Amino acid sequence: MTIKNIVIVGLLGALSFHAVHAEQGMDELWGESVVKLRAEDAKRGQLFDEGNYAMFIHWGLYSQLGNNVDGKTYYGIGEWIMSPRMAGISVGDYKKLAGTFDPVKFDAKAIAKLAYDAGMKYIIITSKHHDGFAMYDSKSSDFDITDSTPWGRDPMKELSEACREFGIGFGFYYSHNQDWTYPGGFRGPEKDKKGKRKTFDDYFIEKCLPQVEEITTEYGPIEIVWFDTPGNMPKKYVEQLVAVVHKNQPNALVSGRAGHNLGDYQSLGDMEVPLVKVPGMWESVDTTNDSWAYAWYDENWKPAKEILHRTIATVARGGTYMLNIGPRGDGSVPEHAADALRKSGAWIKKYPNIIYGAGPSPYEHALPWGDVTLRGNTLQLSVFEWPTSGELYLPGLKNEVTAARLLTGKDVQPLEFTSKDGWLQISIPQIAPEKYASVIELDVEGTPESDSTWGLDPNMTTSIRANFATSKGAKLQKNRWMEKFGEWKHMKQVIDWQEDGVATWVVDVAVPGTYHIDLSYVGEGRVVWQVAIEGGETIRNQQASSSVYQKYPIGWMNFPEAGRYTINVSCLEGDTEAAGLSEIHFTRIQ
Ligand code: FHN
Repeated sequence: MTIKNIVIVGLLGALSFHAVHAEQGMDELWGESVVKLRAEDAKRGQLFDEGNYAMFIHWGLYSQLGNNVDGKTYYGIGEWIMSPRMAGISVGDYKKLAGTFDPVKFDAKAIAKLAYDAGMKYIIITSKHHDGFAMYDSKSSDFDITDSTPWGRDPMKELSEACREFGIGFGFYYSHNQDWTYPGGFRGPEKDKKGKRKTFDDYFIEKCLPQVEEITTEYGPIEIVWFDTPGNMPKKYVEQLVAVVHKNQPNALVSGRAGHNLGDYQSLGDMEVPLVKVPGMWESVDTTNDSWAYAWYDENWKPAKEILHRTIATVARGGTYMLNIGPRGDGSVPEHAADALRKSGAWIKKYPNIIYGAGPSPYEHALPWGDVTLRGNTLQLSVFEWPTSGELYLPGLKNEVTAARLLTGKDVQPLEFTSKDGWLQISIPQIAPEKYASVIELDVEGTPESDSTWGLDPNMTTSIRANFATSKGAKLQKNRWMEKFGEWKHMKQVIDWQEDGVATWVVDVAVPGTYHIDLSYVGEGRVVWQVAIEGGETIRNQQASSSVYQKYPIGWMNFPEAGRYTINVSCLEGDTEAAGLSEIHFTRIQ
């Protein structure tokens, strides 16, 4: 999937899918992302490929504001505060912020230790974001941390050394196209101080290229140069930047967002953990709350369990997970983020095989209770929702299982299992051994393979997104929108229902009986939904709708025997064009 292929029904500011104000500005800036299979040289990108988990840091002058300018709070990603889309700060006023930037609490060792304790394999930090301020000692610009702040230290030197001390990798984010303060930079001023018109070429030659030379020569070996938002940057310039990285850092990777398909791997959309396996070499970039840079009001933290779930889901879909923290202007890291990272890191230290060097799941998607990663012929099950029934169900596994065991850190407990109607049923203790995720290993004969048809879990609700549906007489499309400025959400939905419109899911049933059906959707006013099993029962219900995706009960349906069923969902009455169906849920009535 390339970003280009994504159909956007995006929104700025509100979750309402309907007021289709496609906020394409930032989207266009991503440019096309690449899928390069494997860097040919095995040394390149080893931590990316094997480590699977990294720390991203957004830290700059903007962190000082924390989204508060002159007593007014702006909502959205903090590093964009200068932009007219947020506070609209003039170049002159923004530059004055350097005069008060004094991050007395910055502690490079503490940050490197946090990444280490979190189980992250390298750190990528903003050397220069779109605001143009160099957070390192730049010889080619005096709008940098050593020349224009009272603090005067080079935090990147300190952090690169601290990373080496803790045995983790280090690399830089660099905004190559956007530079809002340098004349000629994209979205920067048109003229310099003397009133002379400057071009993008001037910016590139005077600032961008020399700075990329600096960050790739002054900080020891680096893992990645993470270019971002290439927009319409000419190809010849991206080629030059990539050549500089390759010359100075032969083992470093170049992010896909360098542009023109010249990067080494693909970065998915911001804050997107994919639901379906993605081929090639790729990463998900995500953040511990809703903003990349520090925002004073943003306390919407991801707890340890969610961090683990998103990390393992990314690895299980074949990717690398890079999770961001936004230190404050004084250099300190918000404690809730640090705490959640340490807690999830302690789990990773206990079960390192789940993430490091682990292969993707034999399933295309996650399972209702958790996810699967691979190590050779062993399936590693991370069970986030532990069934209290004493049985864990696994659908569609094609291999013969030779052993099953529960890991509890040091101890290993063999587990009994049976196979029936294509389902594996594993007998487990009633109480989960772990707080966040308990680990079961399954040894199988041959290369692990599975039928990725969704199975209805007998113990817990099985929620299946529209990504796994087919549609006829209705459109299946990706809805990607900004919740707040720069905070992305991703959802596939079936929309624009014609008279005979239908969304179809195929499911496998292990335990026959009655299941409760819910649908999640957005829309306007009351709508009538029909759910029909091909060759079986049909149910209908009229429910309300709202501008945010919500789950509504539809009714009970009978699945008379174990086996495969085709479920057709239709929107029959109400505003059928507007109704956007995102998910179907099945819960067995016990
Ligand atoms: O505009 C930037 C944004 O500020 C942030 O750095 C993210 C991180 O992936 N990248 C851009 C938007 O995609």
